[in-house]
Amino acid sequence: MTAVKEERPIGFGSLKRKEDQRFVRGKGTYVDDVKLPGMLHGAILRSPFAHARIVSIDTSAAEAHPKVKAVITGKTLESMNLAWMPTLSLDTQAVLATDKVRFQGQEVAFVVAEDHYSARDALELIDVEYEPLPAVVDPRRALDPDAPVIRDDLEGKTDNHIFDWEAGDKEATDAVFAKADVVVTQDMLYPRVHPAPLETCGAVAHFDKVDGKLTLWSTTQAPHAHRTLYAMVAGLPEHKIRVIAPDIGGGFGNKVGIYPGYVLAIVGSIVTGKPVKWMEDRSENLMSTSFARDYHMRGEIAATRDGKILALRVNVLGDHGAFNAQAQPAKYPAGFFHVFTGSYDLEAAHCKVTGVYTNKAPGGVAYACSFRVTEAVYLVERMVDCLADELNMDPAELRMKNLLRPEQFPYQAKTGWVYDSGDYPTCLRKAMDIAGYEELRKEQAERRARGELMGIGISFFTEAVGAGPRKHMDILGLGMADGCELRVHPTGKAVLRLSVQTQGQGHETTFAQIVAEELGIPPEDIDVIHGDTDQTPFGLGTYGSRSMPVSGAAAAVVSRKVRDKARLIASAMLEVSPEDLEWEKGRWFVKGDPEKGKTIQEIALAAHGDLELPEGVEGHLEAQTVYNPPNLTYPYGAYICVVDVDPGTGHVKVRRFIAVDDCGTRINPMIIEGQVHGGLADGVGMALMEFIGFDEEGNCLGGSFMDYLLPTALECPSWELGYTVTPSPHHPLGAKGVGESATVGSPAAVVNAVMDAIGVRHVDMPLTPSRVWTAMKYGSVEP
Ligand code: PCD
Repeated sequence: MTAVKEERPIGFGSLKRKEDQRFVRGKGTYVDDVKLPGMLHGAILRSPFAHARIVSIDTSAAEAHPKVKAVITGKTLESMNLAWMPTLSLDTQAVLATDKVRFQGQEVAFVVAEDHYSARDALELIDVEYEPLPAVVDPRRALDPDAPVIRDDLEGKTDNHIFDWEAGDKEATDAVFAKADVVVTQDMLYPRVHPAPLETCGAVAHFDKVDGKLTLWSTTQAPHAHRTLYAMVAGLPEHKIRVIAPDIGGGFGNKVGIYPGYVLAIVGSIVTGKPVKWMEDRSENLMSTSFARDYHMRGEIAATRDGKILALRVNVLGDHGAFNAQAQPAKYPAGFFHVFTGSYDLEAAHCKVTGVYTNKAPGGVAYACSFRVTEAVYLVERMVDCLADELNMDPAELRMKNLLRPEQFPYQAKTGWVYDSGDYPTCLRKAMDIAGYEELRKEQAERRARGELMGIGISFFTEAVGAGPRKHMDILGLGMADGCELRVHPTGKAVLRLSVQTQGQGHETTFAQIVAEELGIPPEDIDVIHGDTDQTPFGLGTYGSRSMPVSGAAAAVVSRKVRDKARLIASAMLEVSPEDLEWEKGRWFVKGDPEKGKTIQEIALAAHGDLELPEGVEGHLEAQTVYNPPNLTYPYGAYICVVDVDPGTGHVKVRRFIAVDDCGTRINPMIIEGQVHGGLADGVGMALMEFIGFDEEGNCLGGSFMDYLLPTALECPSWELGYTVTPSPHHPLGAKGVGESATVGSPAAVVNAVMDAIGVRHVDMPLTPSRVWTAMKYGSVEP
């Protein structure tokens, strides 16, 4: 037997994930694995109504339960000034309802008991008298003059309007539309979906009365930002709060915000003097934590008869639920939706977005989406296909004709964005080659002649990820820059401290690879510390695929600082001037005399030893930095989906899916492929089955995995991936984000493929068999 030598790149390459050593052995530590001596358990009583006035709450029977330690209501919180908390969009949200409940599943009371089961049992003993009110369920009715006012807690509020926001040039756009040969209009809904991570949300709070320190283990994608917010809201001194995000079983945006449950665990610990654990169950997660999307969009596209796209106009009604808890930079109430001109060269564009309150769970979070980029990509990629249908033109040809050309970069979009780099036609061509596009079209024609419904769908997406520059992007005033620290120990092993958290995307591996690439220290000699505010520098957290663009850049910069310092130390060791030294991975050597050099490990030891260091050089080998990105990065990709639709049942089978992504420099291609695989599954799920519906009383119809369907291996084909590499010119490594690309780009490809198969212009997601069947029979489906 010949031994296969495992490839172990020092630097970039498909290194196996370090964290899998513990994950595949079941040795991860998730929040629910945290067990502290004397720990109590909390459970939340939730509203059965979507909209109701609270007449009274009687907790006496629950309090009498032998294992119950505390029952907390909105009244208890009012006395601590904690009944309401700020949301990430500068709205307020009830921690526990005091006056009214505003969505089904809203938090009404919190029981702390000796064990989880007693806490749950005691919920049944709480007697709440509600006076039901009519619910606002359809956002298109939310602004009707007679619609019940949901947020009467807000002073002077007499309607359900949250904001109006515009981007682009309305007049210029209208002018282009007026002279266009062809205008196509299409209404579409990006339905309410849920990130549905494997691990639900939860926290363990431990308030130590003696030293006044609060330690909070929680499912958070942004431990530092959360710590600051707890300090601001609860008035606890920030240095006395330690937020720990241990292993996280998937985030997908679900764990960006602060939920009432976290605050309640903290209050429970303060009240009882004991650590308190709260873990929600699946239904609580689906019904009450941040949903995503829920954008009702009207798109209009203007073009010449021969298929030159001229302008886009969009009107959006965003359903934000009962509290505006969406996560996005403060300046952009509709997130980055105004990147909706996509990958095309247009003359003008304009969008208007209106946000409204409804009696539904608050949100919407950027689920695998850099702040509403997903909705934007879906809109433009559906509009382009509608235009192709109108013009009777091949959708690939129409895209090729309109894609931005490489020489147009950096490209200033009509709504303000500056795309950093791209070679779009090459990317689309590559996807078409992998797919065998021309042959597929032939096959489709043959099958059609036999009455078979085969569809081919394309989408081409551009994302804006890596928030922010700090001056444009903040959450509640906290600018989106990331700190990073690197320390090389005397023996040449290193520890990198990151502000961003990982939820499964493999940061412990990829960030070690960055240091390895820059310093030549093997990745296994580098530990990546993250997810603990006491041990890591401040930063805004992991979402919007910002870790590689922001913290990845920080890791490169901090490594280069260490390398520069190592040069000075090496010059002292070798008794030459620093200018005479040259770097090769892992070593400074004398120019023209490569034998004479010092490895980074030797330099580390000398930095801690008795070597006389050059003037101004402090001992030890370490550095820190704060990285404030000059721009976002703009990853992109071309996706092609092939489906077969059963003419009898409307069932859609995704037969093939080709994805060519460009995320600039690729740190770990295997991890990137994993990210893309996951995102494609997400996309197929949203396109075909995921949906949180409500009945007319506001009862949530998607509160379990029996109703909220997730894709499995059965629904997913064997993904066919390709890539191109167009480095970002402003990122120190040339890398762009990739974590959300496939979720963003794929739904439109699936929907485009199904519409192509059945010959209908548009059907809203999810394309369940019954909806597809109805569309085949009647040409459209009422929402
Ligand atoms: N990378 C590489 N290269 C490049 C890029 C990237 O390698 N060029 C890699 C890194 O390093 C990492 C990953 O990849 O590891 C990713 O990255 P990014 O893109 O930067 O991202 P991040 O930041 O890290 O992450 C985040 C994301 C998100 S956002 C989401 S949704 C999702 C994704 O991530 N989530 C998740 N993915 C994932 N995975 C998993 N497993 N889990 C999870 O949870 Mo949001 O906003 O939150 O909605």
